[in-house]
Amino acid sequence: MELPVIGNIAPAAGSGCASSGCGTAPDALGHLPDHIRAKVQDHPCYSEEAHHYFARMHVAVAPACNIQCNYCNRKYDCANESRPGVVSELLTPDQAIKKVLTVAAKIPQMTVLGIAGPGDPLANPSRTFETFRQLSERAPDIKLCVSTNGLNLPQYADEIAKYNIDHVTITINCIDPEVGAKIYPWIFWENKRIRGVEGAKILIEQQQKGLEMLTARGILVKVNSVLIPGVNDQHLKEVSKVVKAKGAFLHNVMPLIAEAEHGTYYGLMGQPSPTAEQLQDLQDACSGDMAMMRHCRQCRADAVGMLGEDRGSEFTMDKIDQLTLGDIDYEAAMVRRKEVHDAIIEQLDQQREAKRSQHAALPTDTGIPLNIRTVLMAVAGKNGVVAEHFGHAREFLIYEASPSGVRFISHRKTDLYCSGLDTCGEGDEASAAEPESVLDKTIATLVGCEVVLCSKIGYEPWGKLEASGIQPNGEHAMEPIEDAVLAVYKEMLANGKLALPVAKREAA
Ligand code: CLF
Ligand code: SF4
Repeated sequence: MELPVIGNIAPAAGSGCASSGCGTAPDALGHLPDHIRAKVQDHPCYSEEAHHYFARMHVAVAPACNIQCNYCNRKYDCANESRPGVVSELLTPDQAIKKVLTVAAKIPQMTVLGIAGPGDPLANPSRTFETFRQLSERAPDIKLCVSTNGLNLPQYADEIAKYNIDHVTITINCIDPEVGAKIYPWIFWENKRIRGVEGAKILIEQQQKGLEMLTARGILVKVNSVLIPGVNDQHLKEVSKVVKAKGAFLHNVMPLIAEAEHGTYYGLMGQPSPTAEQLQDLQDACSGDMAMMRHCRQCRADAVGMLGEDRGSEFTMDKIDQLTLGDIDYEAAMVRRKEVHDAIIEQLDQQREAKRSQHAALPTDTGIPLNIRTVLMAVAGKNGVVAEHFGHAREFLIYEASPSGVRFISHRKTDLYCSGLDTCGEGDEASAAEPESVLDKTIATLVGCEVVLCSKIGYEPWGKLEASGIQPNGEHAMEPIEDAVLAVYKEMLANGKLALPVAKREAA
């Protein structure tokens, strides 16, 4: 069957990143046992490949929290799983179910319902589990996912297993209470507020115990960690080792968001957020110990749609009420979802098979020598292809090309440069309110990249990018991203641009 159009672009043949943060394997999930593979292949957070094709949504049913993090202001969404600074619409479980069923009928690529705040789901157990209970009856095809700070996790591990909540995220920022005391001023435990090291110690013990209990029950656990420079940056490598040893499936190191206007302790104290380079260095350092998630968008507690494309404003409760006036057939919607999901999985299987038959290590099969430089490239991409105009990109996907292949590194957000609503022809960008400063900021965001791939770009940004040492490239519009990055890398090799400096060449 024909695949549904996601956004404005149907997934392209051959698209889909196979790197999953760890090289150019032809099948990023191939090493997993079948039952685990089945659990993650359509989960947009647990599989990098899946996030190009499948959607998730959150429902904000959990307002209360039982700890205080220095990067959170309770007036806003949970910073563990959402951008602080955006208030969510709080829902009752009944409203949440109506919303999920409606969204899942309108977006058939939806595979996952997550509860991620705006407080802690397990500090609001009756609202959280009532929502899961109802959904598992009304739409059993939708995977259930929860994100927690872990304080109450041991208490609810059996309940989580009972509702087949197969995916649990625990935010673990430290395993040392001294470090914890710098992140958590207090926790609320056994009817008391416990401060400092003592509180952090309890939280850490509960998180670790909860992690062990979930993995013992066969539940996939992802660990999120907020990277806080000068507080836990060195420590997170140890965290990664420990949680892997206890069975965590994936580690997601996220950058601290600390803006003074969010009113958080860190924001007000001027605590710096990590740079893109610091984040990547730490992710690389941890990746020897376990698989890293690099495509997280730190989404809101009421996010809807594909990662990086929040459609929450289309599905506020007043709009849901309007949409349901026409009597949606939820049974038919479930049948339609199954067709869509099956078709996507089948297409991905075919793509993997095609890649497997083509795949071979670059040095032996293509003649690319080992002693050449790696190159970072920024891609204005969507749904796995080079699809966006430079001036319309809200984020750039960062890929690394090296003699051993192409791998996804991270995404970097940017302000919208072009205010034009139609095409992005030459000079369009000049209509932006402050084109100079926005373009300058975008170029600063791309620091370290040597090439930017996009579907189209105007003269002015082209010139400024070139002057900044970043080569724009619009030659690969609508091609699968990895193929395009590899093609540009080969062109650079052919043009003699990849030679290592002498000292490095000798070392290599
Ligand atoms: Fe939501 Fe989290 Fe489940 Fe995903 S989000 S509860 S695991 S369905 Fe995903 Fe969003 Fe990152 Fe979270 S991109 S913030 S990791
Ligand atoms: Fe905020 Fe989430 Fe921390 Fe609670 S666990 S304080 S809601 S960031």
